[in-house]
Amino acid sequence: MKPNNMGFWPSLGVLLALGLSTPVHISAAETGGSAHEHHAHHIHAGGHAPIGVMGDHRHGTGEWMFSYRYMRMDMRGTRDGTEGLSPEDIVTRFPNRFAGQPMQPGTLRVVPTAMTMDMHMLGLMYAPSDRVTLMAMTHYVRNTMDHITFAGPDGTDRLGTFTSASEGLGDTRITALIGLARGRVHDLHLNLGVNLPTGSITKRDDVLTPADTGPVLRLPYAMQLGSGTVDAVAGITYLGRAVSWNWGAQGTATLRTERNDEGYALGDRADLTGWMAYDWSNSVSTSVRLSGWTEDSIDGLDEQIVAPVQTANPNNYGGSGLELGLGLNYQFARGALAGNRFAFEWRKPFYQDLNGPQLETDWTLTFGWQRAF
Ligand SMILES: [Cu+2]
Repeated sequence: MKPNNMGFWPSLGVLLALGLSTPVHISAAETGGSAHEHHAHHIHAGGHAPIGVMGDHRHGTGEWMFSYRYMRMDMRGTRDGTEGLSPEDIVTRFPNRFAGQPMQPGTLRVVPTAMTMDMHMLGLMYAPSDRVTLMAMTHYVRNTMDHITFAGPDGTDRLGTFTSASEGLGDTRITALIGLARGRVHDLHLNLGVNLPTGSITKRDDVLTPADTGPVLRLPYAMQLGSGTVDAVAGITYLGRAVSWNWGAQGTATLRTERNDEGYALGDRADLTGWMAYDWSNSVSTSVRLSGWTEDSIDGLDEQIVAPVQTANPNNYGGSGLELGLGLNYQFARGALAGNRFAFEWRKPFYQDLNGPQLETDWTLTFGWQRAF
């Protein structure tokens, strides 16, 4: 981990201390009754965290859950730190890190203007005991990125635009949720696991160069589908509930344990989030969520990613940000669809400090279906 992630561990400690110092009443009777308690969780729409949170809840012994999530992230506009930049700013102010290599101009010449990421996530949960729930989640990803190419080695004459795309299986995450405490109001568990590199990191597509040629090149890091590394995932999740309200908090860290086959590691990342939800009925709940993240830039370099574009530079990755999320959950309480939960969450950043120049996130939408058996 690099120093700018070190703030995460103290905050995790504070979170843990808060979770443990609040009165957690656990009796033998309650532990024995956890299957019933679990059932109670599933009656209310608000029995889970907002759909954008992963690994928020445990299950009762022998219980399974299937889930499907669709996520779209929309990125538009560029910033360096917190300062917004125009395409012309980028091609006049930022040097090309590959300047001096054959065919490489002195400044950036290709500017990403927008990116969309569509993700389909399939999840499976199984609880061998009331204390431990196992979770596997895999992704199918489609990325598109729009660019403007500026003509020649310098200046601000626009040559044209192009869109590159990549699509396929993403990474697969396997975690164990290990209960630390469970009571009538409070619930605390660890999230421990690994991210397996099932997503490709060698995707290619054609591009428009400043010399008006259209070669097929390896796409920059942002357009690849996985990390290429086995990553450790560690976190802690707190849940609370009282009558019609429920709330929770989760801190997670994703730590790269090595460099991948192409010679780099994505940045270590920490996420911290907290939410509150209100049950309007047995079926409907709404949530508000605040989240923060920090991520290092890329460590190392893929020698096949060489282009006068910001996304080809490993330094132009990572940063930190804060987001607000609004969620809506609907749980069918009776009838043929009883037990199916549908949930929706929309998130909007209100602060982004990016290692730039880098595309900024405009909004993220998550829609999901969950069903326990
Ligand atoms: Cu579940």
